[in-house]
Amino acid sequence: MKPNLRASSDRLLRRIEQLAAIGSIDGGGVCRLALTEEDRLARDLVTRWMTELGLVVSIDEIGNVVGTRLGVVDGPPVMIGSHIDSVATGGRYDGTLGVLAGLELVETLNEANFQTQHALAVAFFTNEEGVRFAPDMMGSAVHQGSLGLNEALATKDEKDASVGEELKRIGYAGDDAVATVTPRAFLELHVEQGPILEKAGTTIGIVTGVQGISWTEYRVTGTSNHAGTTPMGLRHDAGFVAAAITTEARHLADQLGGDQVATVGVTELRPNLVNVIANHARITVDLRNTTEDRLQQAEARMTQYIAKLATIEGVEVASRSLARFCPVEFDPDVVNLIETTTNECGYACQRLPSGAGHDAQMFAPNCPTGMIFVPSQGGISHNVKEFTAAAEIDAGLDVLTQVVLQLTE
Ligand code: HGY
Ligand code: MN
Ligand code: MN
Repeated sequence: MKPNLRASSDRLLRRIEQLAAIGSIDGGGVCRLALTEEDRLARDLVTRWMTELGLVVSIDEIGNVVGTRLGVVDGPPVMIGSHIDSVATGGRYDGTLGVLAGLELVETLNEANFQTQHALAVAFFTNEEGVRFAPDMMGSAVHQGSLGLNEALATKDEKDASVGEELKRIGYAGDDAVATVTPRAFLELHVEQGPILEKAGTTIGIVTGVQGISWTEYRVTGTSNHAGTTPMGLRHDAGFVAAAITTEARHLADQLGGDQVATVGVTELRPNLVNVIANHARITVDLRNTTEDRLQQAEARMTQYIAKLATIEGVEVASRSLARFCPVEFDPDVVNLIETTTNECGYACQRLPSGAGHDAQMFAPNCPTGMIFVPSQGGISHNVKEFTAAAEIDAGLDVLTQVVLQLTE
């Protein structure tokens, strides 16, 4: 029999504020890049909370941290998970909402002295953002077997530090084997990070799946030369090629239309001097689409364009895939359960795909998985101005609680 429980969003908001104080930056946001000192401090705080709540805490070989509350019966837990690392200009809700909402549910169950039939686990996964070490969703991908542990541990950042070394340095190179437990079900509460819910005046997003993601790094090698003396026809200008790729990314997204999005987030030129033609450029292209064949079309167009441009400009272009995930659909029964529960709780809701990547997409192929969205004010995220109103957080926590209580029955 499902108990009549209501978790406390006030206490959840206090924890969100406490966690946001770690790596806080001007404007109310956070910078907690994976495996940095700020990430270590955040991990220590959340792991302490897990221990204080009586959870059995396990740290695996890629640094994922899982706190488990035993159920009446043995067997795999229902898992609530997300991440606590951030981008460099992050908001305070991205990832942390899902992890701390899980802890709030545990505290509510402890206060009610209620033991769920099936075990309940709360997890945070290593390096969800992927901005220091690619790919994103690294920890959950290793946990669910879609990325090899050694490959992940060997991944290096721009300063040549590896994931394995950094995990050891911050004390989170765990002993527990990865991917030992596939949950009974996986749930993630997350801010939408886009404008859809707010525009529709909807409180809860019933997430149907996650769009495909393709990240590629291009390193362009041209010839540096004098900006004043070099005739235009004799240039091999890496700066021009980087700019042309950026323009083409926007162009192909406009032409393909639909859900296609394209972003050039990183552009670095060398020698980066006003009167020297750049001989090196490093740029990243992020392409996403809800359908795999359209995403492949976008990738093919970009590859052809760059090959032609390289020949015309007489430069070398080396490409490296940083991340590649196909679109995933969430389990229809879980999606329906979230929708039915949301309607029973009386919140306005709508179905939508996720534009952002999430740890949940790594679990979707292996166990019943679903996500619950709450609105992002102004559709803003990966930006210090990220904000979600307390009432909406309260609604998301309520729906998560009621869904988990049903799944653990
Ligand atoms: O890139 C993403 O969508 C996620 O924030 N890692
Ligand atoms: Mn996130
Ligand atoms: Mn994010």
